[in-house]
Amino acid sequence: MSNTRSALITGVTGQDGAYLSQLLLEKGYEVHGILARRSSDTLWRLRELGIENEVRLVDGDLTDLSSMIRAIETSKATEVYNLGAQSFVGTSWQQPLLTAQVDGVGALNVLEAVRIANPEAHFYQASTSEMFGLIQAEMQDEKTPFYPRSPYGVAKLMAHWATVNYRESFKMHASSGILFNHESPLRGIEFVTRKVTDAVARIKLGQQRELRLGNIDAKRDWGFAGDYVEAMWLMLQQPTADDYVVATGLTTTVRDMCHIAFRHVGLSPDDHLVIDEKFFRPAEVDVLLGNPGKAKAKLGWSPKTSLEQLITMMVDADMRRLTK
Ligand code: NAP
Ligand code: G4F
Repeated sequence: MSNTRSALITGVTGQDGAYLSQLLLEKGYEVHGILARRSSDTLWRLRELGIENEVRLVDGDLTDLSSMIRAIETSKATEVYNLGAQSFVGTSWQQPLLTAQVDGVGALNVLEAVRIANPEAHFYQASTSEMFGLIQAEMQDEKTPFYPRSPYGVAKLMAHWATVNYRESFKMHASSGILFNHESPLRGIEFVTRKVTDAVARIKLGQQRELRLGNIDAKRDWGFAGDYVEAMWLMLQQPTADDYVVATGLTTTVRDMCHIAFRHVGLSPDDHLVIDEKFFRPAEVDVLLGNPGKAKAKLGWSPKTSLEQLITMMVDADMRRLTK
């Protein structure tokens, strides 16, 4: 019998799925990932990390319970990471029902599939600081009450409580990682950091003149995705399942994040930034600031990458892509 550990990742083609696959492959895992069939190329992140042929892709969709059960059976996974989601907050007002189906009911489908096919497997739910929304404490930790401000936040709250409930009802090893914003060169272009770093690179190369943004006074606690996937793995190695906030403990405005990106290439946002009402949201999360104290104490996890390092890494990656 093989001693190779096997993991199943939903959302394997996303930012976190790619970094988590890389981490688990380095640790010697057999990595299986759910591939939700799309007409466009969704494997570019795995390709950029050079692991496209190492991840075993399984057809499936979070909204299809039978495909989740089959994936858990065929992969023989002992660790299941539910990272799949409609993860863009802005879209959740345009597609609230899809967001609820994928992010809320989809998580319940994975929990049910684990319960049916392998209740001993350790389960990770990709929960989010968006659940804090209209913040009820200056610094948010595992005990801070939730107040979601978007259909995305509402759907994720269902998934979070379903995870807690399956842990308490069925004694499943189900953990919820409440992760604050984390970014990387593999971040989707619709999210504000990558939108900024891509635009800064294009402006520097003379391919674009302006950068149009919405609420630049919003504050986020931004970290590096590569650091955050380690926290996910650590949660599933603990003797008992629990919930953890994963954050840097620092918060920065979108405006100041833009300054870092422009400064890196010797430009100023004042010459290029345009505020556009189109990018404001029906309800905003004004500020997020996480307290990672529990993750530090119990998991031994700490962020390693500063915001300055993160944003300059992203600008450099976008410059490389555009000049290739
Ligand atoms: P992402 O890049 O948007 O990736 C989302 C993944 O979900 C993609 O692989 C996507 O597949 C997949 N997916 C979407 N709908 C699906 C469906 N119906 N069935 C199966 N798979 C589906 O997101 P991320 O930044 O990696 O985030 C990973 C998870 O953490 C998400 O659940 C997100 O909500 C949560 N989270 C993220 C952050 C953050 O700051 N990044 C913070 C807190 C929590 P395609 O590639 O085919 O579209
Ligand atoms: O980059 P964002 O779109 O990320 P947001 O909404 O904070 O959500 C991300 O982090 C969550 C964790 O807290 C995840 F759960 C979620 O899946 C996702 O990964 O926007 C950040 C801030 C917002 O306040 C937004 O209003 O930037 C502000 N912003 C200003 N102008 C903009 C823009 N955001 C985007 N995407 N595009 C703009 O033009």
